[in-house]
Amino acid sequence: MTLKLYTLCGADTARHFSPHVWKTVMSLHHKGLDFEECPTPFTAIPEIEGGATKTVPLLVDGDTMIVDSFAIAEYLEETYPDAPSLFGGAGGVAAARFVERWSLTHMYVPLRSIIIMDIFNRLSEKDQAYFRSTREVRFGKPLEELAAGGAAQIDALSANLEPMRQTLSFHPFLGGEAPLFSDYIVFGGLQWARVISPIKLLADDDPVSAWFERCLDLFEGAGRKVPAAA
Ligand SMILES: N[C@@H](CCC(=O)N[C@@H](CS)C(=O)NCC(=O)O)C(=O)O
Repeated sequence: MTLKLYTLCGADTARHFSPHVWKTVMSLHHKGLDFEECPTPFTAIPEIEGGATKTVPLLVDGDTMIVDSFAIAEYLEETYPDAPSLFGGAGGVAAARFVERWSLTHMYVPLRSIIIMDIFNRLSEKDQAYFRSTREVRFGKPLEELAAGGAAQIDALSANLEPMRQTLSFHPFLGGEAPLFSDYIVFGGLQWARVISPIKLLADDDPVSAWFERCLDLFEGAGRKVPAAA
Protein backbone atom coordinates (compact mmCIF):
# COMPACT_ATOMS: atom_id res chain seq x y z
CA MET A 1 0.00 0.00 0.00
CA THR A 2 1.23 3.49 -0.85
CA LEU A 3 2.12 5.68 2.09
CA LYS A 4 1.20 9.35 2.18
CA LEU A 5 3.72 12.04 3.10
CA TYR A 6 2.68 15.63 3.77
CA THR A 7 5.44 17.97 2.61
CA LEU A 8 5.92 21.74 2.91
CA CYS A 9 5.61 23.95 -0.16
CA GLY A 10 5.64 27.62 -0.99
CA ALA A 11 3.80 29.29 -3.87
CA ASP A 12 5.33 26.64 -6.19
CA THR A 13 3.84 23.36 -5.02
CA ALA A 14 6.51 21.35 -6.88
CA ARG A 15 9.35 22.81 -4.79
CA HIS A 16 9.01 21.23 -1.37
CA PHE A 17 11.68 22.58 0.91
CA SER A 18 11.36 21.54 4.56
CA PRO A 19 14.67 20.08 5.80
CA HIS A 20 12.78 17.70 8.08
CA VAL A 21 10.57 16.48 5.24
CA TRP A 22 13.67 15.81 3.14
CA LYS A 23 14.99 13.58 5.93
CA THR A 24 11.78 11.57 5.63
CA VAL A 25 11.81 11.47 1.82
CA MET A 26 15.30 9.95 1.94
CA SER A 27 14.27 7.55 4.73
CA LEU A 28 11.32 6.27 2.68
CA HIS A 29 13.52 5.73 -0.38
CA HIS A 30 16.12 4.00 1.79
CA LYS A 31 13.43 1.55 2.93
CA GLY A 32 12.27 1.11 -0.67
CA LEU A 33 8.72 2.19 0.14
CA ASP A 34 6.25 3.72 -2.31
CA PHE A 35 4.82 7.00 -1.16
CA GLU A 36 2.72 9.84 -2.42
CA GLU A 37 3.72 13.42 -1.59
CA CYS A 38 1.04 15.92 -0.56
CA PRO A 39 2.48 19.45 -0.85
CA THR A 40 1.09 21.66 1.91
CA PRO A 41 1.59 25.40 2.49
CA PHE A 42 2.32 26.58 6.07
CA THR A 43 -1.18 27.91 6.66
CA ALA A 44 -2.84 24.66 5.52
CA ILE A 45 -0.86 22.38 7.87
CA PRO A 46 -3.34 22.68 10.79
CA GLU A 47 -6.14 21.41 8.51
CA ILE A 48 -4.53 18.20 7.28
CA GLU A 49 -5.93 14.83 8.39
CA GLY A 50 -8.53 16.53 10.59
CA GLY A 51 -5.99 18.58 12.54
CA ALA A 52 -3.52 15.75 13.19
CA THR A 53 -0.43 17.95 13.34
CA LYS A 54 1.02 21.45 13.61
CA THR A 55 4.15 20.49 11.66
CA VAL A 56 5.30 18.44 8.69
CA PRO A 57 6.52 15.85 7.92
CA LEU A 58 3.39 13.87 8.69
CA LEU A 59 3.44 10.30 7.42
CA VAL A 60 0.25 8.30 6.98
CA ASP A 61 0.74 4.53 6.77
CA GLY A 62 -2.70 2.88 6.69
CA ASP A 63 -4.31 3.66 10.05
CA THR A 64 -1.08 4.98 11.55
CA MET A 65 -0.05 8.65 11.49
CA ILE A 66 3.40 9.73 12.61
CA VAL A 67 4.74 13.24 13.10
CA ASP A 68 8.41 14.24 13.44
CA SER A 69 11.21 13.12 11.11
CA PHE A 70 13.15 11.23 13.78
CA ALA A 71 10.04 9.46 15.09
CA ILE A 72 9.14 8.55 11.50
CA ALA A 73 12.60 7.04 10.92
CA GLU A 74 12.24 4.99 14.11
CA TYR A 75 8.74 3.91 13.06
CA LEU A 76 9.96 2.82 9.63
CA GLU A 77 12.84 0.90 11.19
CA GLU A 78 10.49 -0.95 13.53
CA THR A 79 7.69 -1.52 11.00
CA TYR A 80 9.85 -2.52 8.02
CA PRO A 81 12.71 -4.48 9.64
CA ASP A 82 13.46 -6.51 6.50
CA ALA A 83 14.19 -3.41 4.41
CA PRO A 84 17.68 -1.84 4.67
CA SER A 85 18.33 -0.46 8.15
CA LEU A 86 18.26 3.30 8.71
CA PHE A 87 20.32 3.10 11.89
CA GLY A 88 22.41 -0.10 11.88
CA GLY A 89 21.30 -1.01 15.42
CA ALA A 90 20.49 0.67 18.73
CA GLY A 91 23.85 2.46 18.91
CA GLY A 92 23.05 3.95 15.51
CA VAL A 93 19.81 5.43 16.85
CA ALA A 94 21.73 7.12 19.67
CA ALA A 95 24.45 8.37 17.30
CA ALA A 96 21.79 9.72 14.92
CA ARG A 97 20.18 11.59 17.82
CA PHE A 98 23.52 13.32 18.41
CA VAL A 99 23.78 14.20 14.70
CA GLU A 100 20.22 15.60 14.83
CA ARG A 101 20.95 17.78 17.86
CA TRP A 102 24.33 18.91 16.45
CA SER A 103 22.78 19.78 13.10
CA LEU A 104 19.95 21.80 14.68
CA THR A 105 22.37 24.04 16.56
CA HIS A 106 25.42 24.08 14.29
CA MET A 107 23.89 23.85 10.81
CA TYR A 108 20.25 24.83 10.89
CA VAL A 109 20.82 27.98 12.99
CA PRO A 110 23.37 29.56 10.62
CA LEU A 111 21.42 28.31 7.59
CA ARG A 112 18.28 30.01 8.84
CA SER A 113 19.92 33.46 8.76
CA ILE A 114 21.47 32.78 5.37
CA ILE A 115 18.28 31.69 3.57
CA ILE A 116 15.44 33.29 5.56
CA MET A 117 14.54 35.90 2.93
CA ASP A 118 14.72 33.30 0.13
CA ILE A 119 12.18 31.23 2.06
CA PHE A 120 9.96 34.27 2.63
CA ASN A 121 10.13 35.34 -1.03
CA ARG A 122 8.99 31.92 -2.26
CA LEU A 123 5.85 31.75 -0.09
CA SER A 124 2.34 32.74 -1.14
CA GLU A 125 1.12 36.08 0.20
CA LYS A 126 -0.98 34.40 2.89
CA ASP A 127 1.95 32.27 4.05
CA GLN A 128 4.31 35.27 3.97
CA ALA A 129 2.14 37.06 6.54
CA TYR A 130 2.02 33.92 8.72
CA PHE A 131 5.75 33.26 8.36
CA ARG A 132 6.74 36.84 9.18
CA SER A 133 4.55 37.12 12.26
CA THR A 134 5.48 33.72 13.76
CA ARG A 135 9.20 33.93 12.98
CA GLU A 136 9.60 37.51 14.16
CA VAL A 137 8.13 36.49 17.52
CA ARG A 138 10.27 33.33 17.63
CA PHE A 139 13.55 35.09 16.75
CA GLY A 140 12.76 38.36 18.50
CA LYS A 141 13.65 40.51 15.48
CA PRO A 142 12.46 41.45 11.99
CA LEU A 143 13.29 38.91 9.27
CA GLU A 144 15.44 41.51 7.51
CA GLU A 145 17.54 41.95 10.66
CA LEU A 146 18.08 38.21 10.94
CA ALA A 147 19.03 38.09 7.25
CA ALA A 148 21.50 40.98 7.66
CA GLY A 149 23.74 38.65 9.66
CA GLY A 150 23.44 35.94 7.01
CA ALA A 151 26.63 36.59 5.02
CA ALA A 152 28.79 36.14 8.13
CA GLN A 153 26.99 32.90 8.84
CA ILE A 154 28.30 31.31 5.62
CA ASP A 155 31.80 31.18 7.13
CA ALA A 156 30.37 30.06 10.48
CA LEU A 157 28.52 27.21 8.78
CA SER A 158 31.64 26.10 6.94
CA ALA A 159 33.64 26.12 10.19
CA ASN A 160 30.89 24.18 11.97
CA LEU A 161 31.04 21.51 9.28
CA GLU A 162 34.70 20.72 10.07
CA PRO A 163 33.89 17.57 12.16
CA MET A 164 31.84 16.30 9.21
CA ARG A 165 34.67 17.09 6.78
CA GLN A 166 37.11 15.16 8.96
CA THR A 167 34.70 12.23 9.40
CA LEU A 168 34.36 11.96 5.62
CA SER A 169 38.13 11.36 5.37
CA PHE A 170 37.49 7.98 7.07
CA HIS A 171 34.52 6.80 5.01
CA PRO A 172 32.26 8.15 2.24
CA PHE A 173 29.11 8.55 4.38
CA LEU A 174 28.39 9.31 8.03
CA GLY A 175 26.93 5.78 8.08
CA GLY A 176 30.26 4.35 6.88
CA GLU A 177 30.46 2.75 3.44
CA ALA A 178 26.74 3.41 2.83
CA PRO A 179 24.35 6.12 4.05
CA LEU A 180 22.20 5.89 7.18
CA PHE A 181 19.63 8.24 8.72
CA SER A 182 22.49 10.40 10.09
CA ASP A 183 23.40 11.24 6.50
CA TYR A 184 19.81 12.20 5.72
CA ILE A 185 19.70 14.50 8.76
CA VAL A 186 22.60 16.58 7.48
CA PHE A 187 21.44 16.20 3.88
CA GLY A 188 18.07 17.72 4.87
CA GLY A 189 19.77 20.95 5.94
CA LEU A 190 21.83 21.40 2.79
CA GLN A 191 18.92 20.34 0.58
CA TRP A 192 16.71 22.95 2.29
CA ALA A 193 19.22 25.58 1.16
CA ARG A 194 19.70 24.04 -2.31
CA VAL A 195 16.01 24.09 -3.26
CA ILE A 196 15.11 27.48 -1.77
CA SER A 197 18.19 29.68 -2.22
CA PRO A 198 20.75 30.37 -4.98
CA ILE A 199 23.40 31.33 -2.36
CA LYS A 200 26.55 29.23 -2.70
CA LEU A 201 27.43 27.74 0.67
CA LEU A 202 30.41 25.46 0.11
CA ALA A 203 33.46 25.42 -2.13
CA ASP A 204 33.34 22.87 -4.95
CA ASP A 205 36.44 21.11 -3.59
CA ASP A 206 34.98 20.81 -0.07
CA PRO A 207 34.59 17.11 0.90
CA VAL A 208 31.15 18.02 2.25
CA SER A 209 30.16 19.15 -1.29
CA ALA A 210 31.33 15.81 -2.71
CA TRP A 211 29.36 13.96 -0.01
CA PHE A 212 26.25 16.09 -0.76
CA GLU A 213 26.52 15.23 -4.46
CA ARG A 214 26.75 11.53 -3.50
CA CYS A 215 23.55 11.93 -1.47
CA LEU A 216 21.84 13.71 -4.38
CA ASP A 217 22.72 10.70 -6.57
CA LEU A 218 21.05 8.21 -4.21
CA PHE A 219 17.78 6.49 -5.16
CA GLU A 220 18.03 7.42 -8.83
CA GLY A 221 18.67 11.05 -8.01
CA ALA A 222 15.60 11.50 -5.77
CA GLY A 223 17.06 14.68 -4.30
CA ARG A 224 17.70 16.18 -7.74
CA LYS A 225 14.05 15.82 -8.75
CA VAL A 226 13.51 19.23 -7.21
CA PRO A 227 15.95 21.49 -9.13
CA ALA A 228 18.37 23.82 -7.37
CA ALA A 229 16.99 27.31 -6.80
CA ALA A 230 18.15 29.86 -9.38
N1 LIG B 1 11.16 18.11 14.96
C1 LIG B 1 10.32 18.15 13.80
C2 LIG B 1 10.31 19.57 13.23
C3 LIG B 1 9.26 19.75 12.14
C4 LIG B 1 9.10 21.20 11.73
O1 LIG B 1 9.45 22.14 12.46
N2 LIG B 1 8.52 21.39 10.55
C5 LIG B 1 8.25 22.74 10.07
C6 LIG B 1 8.63 22.86 8.60
S1 LIG B 1 10.38 22.78 8.38
C7 LIG B 1 6.77 23.03 10.15
O2 LIG B 1 5.97 22.18 9.80
N3 LIG B 1 6.39 24.23 10.61
C8 LIG B 1 5.01 24.60 10.67
C9 LIG B 1 4.84 26.02 11.14
O3 LIG B 1 5.82 26.70 11.43
O4 LIG B 1 3.70 26.44 11.22
C10 LIG B 1 10.81 17.15 12.75
O5 LIG B 1 11.99 16.75 12.80
O6 LIG B 1 10.00 16.69 11.94
